[in-house]
Amino acid sequence: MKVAAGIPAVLQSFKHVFSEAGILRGLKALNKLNKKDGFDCPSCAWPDPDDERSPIAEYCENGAKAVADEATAKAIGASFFAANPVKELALLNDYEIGKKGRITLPMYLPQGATHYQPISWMAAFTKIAKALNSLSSPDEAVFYTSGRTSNEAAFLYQLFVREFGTNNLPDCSNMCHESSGVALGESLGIGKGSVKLEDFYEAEVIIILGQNPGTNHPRMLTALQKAKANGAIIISINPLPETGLMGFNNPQKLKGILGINSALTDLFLPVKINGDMPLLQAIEILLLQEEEKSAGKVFDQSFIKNNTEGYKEFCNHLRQLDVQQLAIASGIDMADIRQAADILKSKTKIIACWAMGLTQHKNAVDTIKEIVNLLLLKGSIGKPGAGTCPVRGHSNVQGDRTVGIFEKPSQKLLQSIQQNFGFKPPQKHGYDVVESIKAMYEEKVKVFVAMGGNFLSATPDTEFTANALRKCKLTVHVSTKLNRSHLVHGNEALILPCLGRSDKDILNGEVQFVSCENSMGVVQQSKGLLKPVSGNLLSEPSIICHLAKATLGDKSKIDWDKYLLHYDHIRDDIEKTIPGFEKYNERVRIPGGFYLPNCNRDGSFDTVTKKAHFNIANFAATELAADELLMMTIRSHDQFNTTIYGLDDRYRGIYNERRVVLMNQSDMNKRQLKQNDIVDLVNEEDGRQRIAHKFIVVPYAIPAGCTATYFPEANVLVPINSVAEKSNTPVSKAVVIKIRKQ
Ligand SMILES: Nc1nc2c(c(=O)[nH]1)N[C@H]1C(S)=C(S)[C@@H](COP(=O)(O)OP(=O)(O)OC[C@H]3O[C@@H](n4cnc5c(=O)[nH]c(N)nc54)[C@H](O)[C@@H]3O)O[C@H]1N2
Ligand SMILES: Nc1nc2c(c(=O)[nH]1)N[C@H]1C(S)=C(S)[C@@H](COP(=O)(O)OP(=O)(O)OC[C@H]3O[C@@H](n4cnc5c(=O)[nH]c(N)nc54)[C@H](O)[C@@H]3O)O[C@H]1N2
Ligand SMILES: [Mo]
Repeated sequence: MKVAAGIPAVLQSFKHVFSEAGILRGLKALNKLNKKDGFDCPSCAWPDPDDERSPIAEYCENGAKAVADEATAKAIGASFFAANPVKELALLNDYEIGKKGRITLPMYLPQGATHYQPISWMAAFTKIAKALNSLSSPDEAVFYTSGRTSNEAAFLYQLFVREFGTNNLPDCSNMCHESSGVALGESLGIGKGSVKLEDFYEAEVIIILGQNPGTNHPRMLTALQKAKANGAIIISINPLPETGLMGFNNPQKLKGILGINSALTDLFLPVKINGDMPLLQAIEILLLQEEEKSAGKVFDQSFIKNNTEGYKEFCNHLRQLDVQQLAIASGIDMADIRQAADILKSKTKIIACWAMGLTQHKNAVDTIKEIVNLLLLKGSIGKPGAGTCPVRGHSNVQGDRTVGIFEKPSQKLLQSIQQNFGFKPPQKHGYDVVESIKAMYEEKVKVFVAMGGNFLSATPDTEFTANALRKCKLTVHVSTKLNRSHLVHGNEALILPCLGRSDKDILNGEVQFVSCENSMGVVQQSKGLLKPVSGNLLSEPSIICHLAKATLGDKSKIDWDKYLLHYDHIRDDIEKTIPGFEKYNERVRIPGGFYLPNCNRDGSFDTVTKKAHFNIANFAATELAADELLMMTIRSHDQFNTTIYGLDDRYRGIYNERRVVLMNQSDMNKRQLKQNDIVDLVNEEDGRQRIAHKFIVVPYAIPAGCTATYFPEANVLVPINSVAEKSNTPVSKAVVIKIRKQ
């Protein structure tokens, strides 16, 4: 399959939505998805066009699947849990667990019990409050957030957690774009990307590294198509020839529906896993050589002089590197590297986009800084048609961070909380995801609370993490649907069922809306419209207010009841506390929302020296023994993270199976493996053996020495200690494995 989207994608989205939600409910939901008066797509964080939204469909196949998953009419309540022991549910795979339906009432698993049983909301809050208040320190509790949580809920959550007394606020970002945040923050002074959607339409070159937009950000393909029609050259850097990047049909255009193939990528560079940094350095060396031949013709010397630091040292560093060796380390032929440099040489408007293929590596922060180096050389930041574009994952992961979900809060944020709410928040930094797991394992953390997500399946080293969770006294999940994290639990466990994005949320007789920030820093409202599957669901903000009241009681300096009257009160307090939200309630009501400030966009760099920094880094390849291979864990076309919609990966031509390992034919030959052989995958880091059993071998166009498997199935192999320098992100894209034939 070479062509992504088009008619099959449209048909697929209808199939998923109507089979889960029914025709009326499904149509109702799809009709309001990503409309200015509708709800924000719960799938990815790609922005909506500011002014030209399609009147028919501003969504994609995978957005529709995400809606179907949430809007499902299937529901599970007391009788389901009474009939199904936790142990038996745990034997199901993630696909089967996810298909059970929406949870309809709060459920409690007492110590030693075999089944979850219903519990009233008030009894649930009291139990959590008691567990939290009996800890010897607030730091013995951890409060995780997944990135679907709205700004309103996230702000209240961090406020509650900080008033309770800890900064233990890990979030899915720790496993996602943390490396981007760290790299961009250090190099450019803001941890977010600088481009707007319209920059794509002016760009001369768009480089896409380590990202599979056809599956994970399908609406980005529309932007790329328009960019290309305007003359942009697209360079794709990826070990795999991803269908969406190689060919694409726009389902929102008649031509697309008719099936005309438009290849998006002009130059495809099939790097080895983690070969990006040496590739970028090799390109920079070739550009430097050209610049030295004709000064000022290739690099933007006035931009460099006025806005950057470390240029001379950086060039000296490049001069010391061996371009041939870098080419070998990247896996790309010199001729192709030269072609990339030739394309970039004369261009001044360059956008670089990237996602998990770059962020989940040991040297991720330095790789991303290497992208920044390239853009700085070309003066490609802070002007139209150019800049950084880390493409976010979860639909509000960026917003959650903006409003305070962070285990390493800035002094500014803490001071602002103190000023506005009259309590002194804890100063000590908290645990991130990996640190939280280790702290649970060492029994330093006893209560685990999750605002959404599927912590066990999303995090590395599944066995180790499962044991860590089992050591907790209490695990609590605020969730829409059943997932594995409910089934691998602490001594006691609670599931608190909440409204989803598409559900109508009514307080005091008035329909409420929440707001989210997309990948390009636009904050806009999201208003659900479907009747909730049960009258017993609470919204995330309500759950937090009740939990805060139960836990903090009269000690609290915060008027939690106020927030339960209208979400405008939450937004007023966000406005007071977080910069950039002036007139929040007014501006969020403007159709399309508003942009948050972004210093890079304005051409300034909020680092200590107020300059952008060139970064000097040396690449060190992972050393592999003769029988070892590198494995990246990626998403199939039929999943949203740990939620498995189906068993196909249509664009990669893989059907009805997720336990597959994609291999280069030469690596198969060396091991005398044939297509469809069944193998075990083994990792032996830190002297511990991790085994992923029974994977089917699939020969694939992937560089030699590299393999690919799907997340979350392969997470058992990701060692807990294998993390990115500085960002502490699990290295999910470069796991050392051996293959054992069964
Ligand atoms: N439908 C759908 N949409 C989603 C999600 C989903 O699961 N399903 N998840 C959401 C979330 S939370 C996120 S973070 C994003 C994730 O979006 P992506 O980052 O696109 O997701 P992955 O499948 O992890 O894809 C990584 C891509 O990087 C490539 N890659 C792996 N290693 C390397 C490397 O070393 N170098 C280079 N250059 N490339 C590499 C892989 O071949 C793959 O194409 O998508 C979001 N959107
Ligand atoms: N090996 C490997 N591991 C990875 C990755 C990888 O590429 N490879 N990617 C990482 C990345 S980028 C990310 S972002 C993380 C994702 O980690 P998480 O965000 O923790 O995982 P999700 O699968 O997105 O969470 C799904 C669950 O969220 C709940 N949910 C859905 N909607 C809502 C809602 O509106 N409210 C609430 N309260 N709950 C809701 C449902 O119960 C559902 O089961 O995984 C990371 N793990
Ligand atoms: Mo993510």
